[in-house]
Amino acid sequence: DYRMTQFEKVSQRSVQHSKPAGLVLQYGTAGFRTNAKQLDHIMFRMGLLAALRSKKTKSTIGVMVTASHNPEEDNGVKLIDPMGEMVTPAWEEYATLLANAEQEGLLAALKDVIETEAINMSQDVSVFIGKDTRPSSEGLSQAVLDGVSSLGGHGHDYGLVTTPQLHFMVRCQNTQGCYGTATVDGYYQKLSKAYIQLTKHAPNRTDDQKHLLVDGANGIGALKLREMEPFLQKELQVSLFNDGSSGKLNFQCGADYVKVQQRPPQGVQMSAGERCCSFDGDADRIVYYYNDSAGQFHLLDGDKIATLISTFLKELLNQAGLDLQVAVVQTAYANGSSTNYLEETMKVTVRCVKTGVKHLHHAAQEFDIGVYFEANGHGTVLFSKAAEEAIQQLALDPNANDEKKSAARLLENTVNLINQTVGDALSDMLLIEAVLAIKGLTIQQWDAIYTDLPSRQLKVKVADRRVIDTTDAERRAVSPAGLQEAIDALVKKYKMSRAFVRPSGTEDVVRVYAEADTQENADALAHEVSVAVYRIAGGVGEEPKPF
Ligand code: G16
Repeated sequence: DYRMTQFEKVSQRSVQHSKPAGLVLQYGTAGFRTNAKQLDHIMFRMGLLAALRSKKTKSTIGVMVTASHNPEEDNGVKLIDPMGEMVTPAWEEYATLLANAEQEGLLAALKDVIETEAINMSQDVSVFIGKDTRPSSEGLSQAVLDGVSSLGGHGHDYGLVTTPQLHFMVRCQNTQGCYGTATVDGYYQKLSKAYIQLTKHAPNRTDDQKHLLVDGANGIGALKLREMEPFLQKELQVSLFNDGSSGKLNFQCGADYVKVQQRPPQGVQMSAGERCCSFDGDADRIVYYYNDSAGQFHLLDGDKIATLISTFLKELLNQAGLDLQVAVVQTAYANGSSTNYLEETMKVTVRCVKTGVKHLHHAAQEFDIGVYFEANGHGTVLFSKAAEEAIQQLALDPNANDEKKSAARLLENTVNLINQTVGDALSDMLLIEAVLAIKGLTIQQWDAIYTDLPSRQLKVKVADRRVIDTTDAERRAVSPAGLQEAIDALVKKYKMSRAFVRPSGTEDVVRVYAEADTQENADALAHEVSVAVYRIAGGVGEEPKPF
């Protein structure tokens, strides 16, 4: 019968993408991620899964081949649901099931998913595929396409795109163009139009004020920024560094390096006071920074970005007289000063959730306007349907006064500039540039909104990071026994201190975060907590040395 031939085809093709026996991979923070050599079967199977998800939702599904901030030799896969958000958690389980089924058990696993979800196998399949610039991405995206087509599906290969661009395409496709046109040009047109409209509210900017240094992490973001530049009509003047022409992806550059190391990337010539930003390997994160006249480095991370954007939105809502609630969603990594400022000074609701965009995105959906940012620079803003409608209505209201109308139009263009599907370095960069221009702020003035508490992030290698289990949005460890007590005792030694540990979902390490009254104390606390992790959670290699 029809299904038999489909299954036979899957069976046949899967042999060319066979799974190494015994290999088990976990679905991580943002999908599967490991050394690229281990991923061919995963990609084929995620092609199968995307085809099933497409049949189930009767929509286009996205598959992005990328390992984002990880080193060049790694790769990974991110699955995108119909509205452009990360795939729903229930299907993460199916992903794990398919990924880890031994070769001879693959068909049974596939049939399990089909039965549990009651999938109509005669339904059409549409899958959008994209990839980053890693050398392994080419072959791995072919494996995804193979998976899709072996279930009779149609895979549309966008080739080299940023992760957020693919999320955008999926949403455009499934909203029949209401969100924009599902092409790379459609993306540039939508964002640049909104950006140019916004910057009209900041006339007489000098070329210096329009100038931005960008570190492209030697990745896809650099290529795509180059493509986008002509659309921006010189309203942004970019000096692009680490554009991939010589350096290695994410090596001593990119948003993750800058955030974790708290230092500028290699290969960028920064003068005092110049505004700079870094993308990560798939351009879904961005952080800003500058050197002051004394040569001191200042980082403006996701927390500072969330504060800038939510302040801007609140001011516009006030001007417009719109009663819409703005909330900010953060994770345990959010600097204590940022949370304090948002709650105490700005009086906005702040939520803390587990690491991972899917958790932040979900929490942000509960508000009229949900601003979500991880400290690492991954974030965006979500507007509820009601909020968007209220803004649109006001912009068109013949009885509204000019001030209100103007604020509503600014809000409308802000909505259009934001990629509401996922954090997007290009979109966030344009939004930040527009906000700074409209508010007439220099990067120093933005930085001065509040002062970060000194912090430090470290990594510890353990035999099996899954021994660490956490609760309270990852702020407390419930296992292994004794670890949280040890952390509590260490935290007590320092002023204004906080620390937590959690297993990474993208790298084979345990992450340690600490903050305290001085950098020296934050460093010392992070080190002592690392030693506690090493001793209690089964550290491997040498014991961590003082920072
Ligand atoms: C991914 C996720 C982020 C997360 C980061 C680190 O980012 O999308 O939400 O913050 O991994 O996660 P972990 O600490 O679990 O390793 P990216 O940019 O690498 O895709």
